[in-house]
Amino acid sequence: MKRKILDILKNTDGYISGEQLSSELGVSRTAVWKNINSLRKDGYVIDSVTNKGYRMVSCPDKLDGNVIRESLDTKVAGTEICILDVVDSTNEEIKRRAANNAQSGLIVAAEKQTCGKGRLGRSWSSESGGLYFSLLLRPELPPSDISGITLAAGYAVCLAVREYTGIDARIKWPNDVIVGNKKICGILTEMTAQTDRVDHVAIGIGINVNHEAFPEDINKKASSLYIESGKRIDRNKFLRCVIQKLDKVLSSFLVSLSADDMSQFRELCATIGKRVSVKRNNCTINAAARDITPAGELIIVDDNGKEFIINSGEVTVQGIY
Ligand code: BT5
Repeated sequence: MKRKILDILKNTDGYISGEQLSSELGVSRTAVWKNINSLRKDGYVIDSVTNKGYRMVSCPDKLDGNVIRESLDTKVAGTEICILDVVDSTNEEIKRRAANNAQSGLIVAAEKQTCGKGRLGRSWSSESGGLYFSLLLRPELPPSDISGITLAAGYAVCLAVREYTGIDARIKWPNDVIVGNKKICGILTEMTAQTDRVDHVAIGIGINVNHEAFPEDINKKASSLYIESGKRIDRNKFLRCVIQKLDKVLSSFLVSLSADDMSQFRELCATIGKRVSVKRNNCTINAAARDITPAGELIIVDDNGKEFIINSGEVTVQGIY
């Protein structure tokens, strides 16, 4: 009932009378009034005026699975969507659910993470206003092919940010999405596998959406879509857009990225053409980043002209944080 009243209010320009609501829904006016009050407690601002009725003034900035699922027809990402208020880490939650036979395509998103994780034991700042979610995949791929999934996910986020906000987002190999020289998104892919077979992959994505500022330690390197565009973003609609892009990019990645995707990917990759330092086996290679292979590895060429293919590791790009 509450959901139906909410849908009607959202889709009505101006006021709708309590009488009309009660006759449309076949319930008493008292029931309508009780549900309106319950929506107000959830953070919806609903105006009420005698002889006119009710009018939706504003919705809370809260993740809502029903809104995210609206007209979402995806096959690889978001076949099931679960929203939590608070969790240690959405990647950990996905791994727990995967151990309980959750299906490929499940997305778990949370308003807040108490132990958001980055790579190599680093932490991910998960203040309110961001999007923190993980996707469970059970791909039929050998473990060696999994590193490209992070890149494919970053490409999808980059496309969603560009389409939804118009911001000039780029990919920093292998797991960041940046705007200018600041990080707006980080991706952490964790895999559970046997020697020749992947059991499941948790692709964890953190996007800085409506943050106005960041903690001191990351203030210089982090930015948000709000800071970059000056506009508040509807996180539900934006997450829907990200899921659509993930679905499209990952369904082709699990076969192989098309030539068009590869060439657009190269265009959006801020690392290609830059000087980089790569830490590898306790030494640092200073080189130029030349290209990305179809499997998502980075091709670099050192000052002696020697080529290296890098599939993971710490890469510092000159000029980007
Ligand atoms: C990453 O690691 O960038 C991967 C971040 C993945 C986060 C998502 S949120 C949903 C899912 N659940 C999780 O628990 N994790 C995933 P890395 O490349 O190691 O970068 C981590 C570094 O980025 C930190 O050491 C900080 O310097 C910086 N950092 C932390 N929080 C940030 C933020 N919100 N925005 C920008 N930079 C941040």
